[in-house]
Amino acid sequence: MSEQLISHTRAVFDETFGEAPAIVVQAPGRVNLIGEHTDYNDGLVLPCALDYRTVIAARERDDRIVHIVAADYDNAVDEYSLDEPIERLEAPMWANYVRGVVDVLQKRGLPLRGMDMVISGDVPQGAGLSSSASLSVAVCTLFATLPGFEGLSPIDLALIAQESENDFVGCKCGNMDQIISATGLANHAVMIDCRSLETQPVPVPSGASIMIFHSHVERGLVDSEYNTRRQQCETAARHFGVKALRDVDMALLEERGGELDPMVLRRARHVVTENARVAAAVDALRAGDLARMGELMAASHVSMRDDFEITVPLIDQLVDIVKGVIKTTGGVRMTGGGFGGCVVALVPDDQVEHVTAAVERAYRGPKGELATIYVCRAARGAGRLPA
Ligand code: GAF
Repeated sequence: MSEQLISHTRAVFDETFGEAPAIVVQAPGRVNLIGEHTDYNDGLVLPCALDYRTVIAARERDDRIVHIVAADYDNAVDEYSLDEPIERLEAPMWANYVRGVVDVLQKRGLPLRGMDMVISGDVPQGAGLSSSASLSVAVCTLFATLPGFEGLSPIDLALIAQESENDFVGCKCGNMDQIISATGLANHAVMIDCRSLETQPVPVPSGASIMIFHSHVERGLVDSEYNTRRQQCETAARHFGVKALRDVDMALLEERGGELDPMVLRRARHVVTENARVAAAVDALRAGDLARMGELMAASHVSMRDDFEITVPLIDQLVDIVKGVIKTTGGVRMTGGGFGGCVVALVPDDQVEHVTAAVERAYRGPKGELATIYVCRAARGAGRLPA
């Protein structure tokens, strides 16, 4: 965990409020190894929490005011009373992520108190690595330190964060990003059953590195296209007479899929096959079989490209460059909501340098920029830090 980030957040708190914070919490961003657009279909996902986080330094106040300083935005301030209705702002968006959580907690009747906080983070923004989920989960984690919140589990906190993003911020995301931020484990991916909310730790094989490549393709269409994909999946589920595409298997897809609009059929096929790939990926990782994991990641990418149609040419190119180096020794695919953002690879440690060199040589983003490359280990989820 970045000690620099934590000490910077503390120092800004000290300068602003004239004393050390009483509470410090953190929540990480995430990368998804496999299982894309399955979460809102009640399906399976296999993400890791990252060692990039939102950190909040805070103290309780004697009154009902929430006062927030955004250290990464020139110490911009948001302040409001817990006794007034919480309004959604046109801007800045960071303020809405905090307001949204406060609003949901209030509506659930949880005993909030006034709070002074300083927020800072190092999750790359706009890359599709869940900087916003890490902020929402960090805010939940902070309030969960108050008396009266003891009964809330990490999954409860994640669902509060998701509800605030869905209903207050207005982003119709699924539950993966918040659950992995709340439940991540060092050196493990976590298989989340997005229907039952059960989580299973799955070790990342020792000797394998998680590499993330930010394409610098802006995820411009992501909101509208994301919502369209959700609707298409719902249409398909209705056609099959099931609650969600989680309930459709290949046999049913083949038997009754032909009656669907061909595009909706392709969307459904992605979800059905992707759920099966997540289950297979869990076995592959447990067996330390990076070659099998590589096949599954490759098939996931093809399915996102051809059936779900959420990749873009520069992302496909980036995947091909990495695959050209790792061949069958690891795996690579686009990760996240799509239409730009990042590619994730699981590669043997001794390939990291070759892959880095190949991407630096062959990839240029839309403005001629290099990909930004992160070599990561799976990290622990949200929690309190020593104050
Ligand atoms: C985004 C969403 F926020 C997640 O809920 C998930 O649907 C993902 O896209 C696609 O797998 O990150």
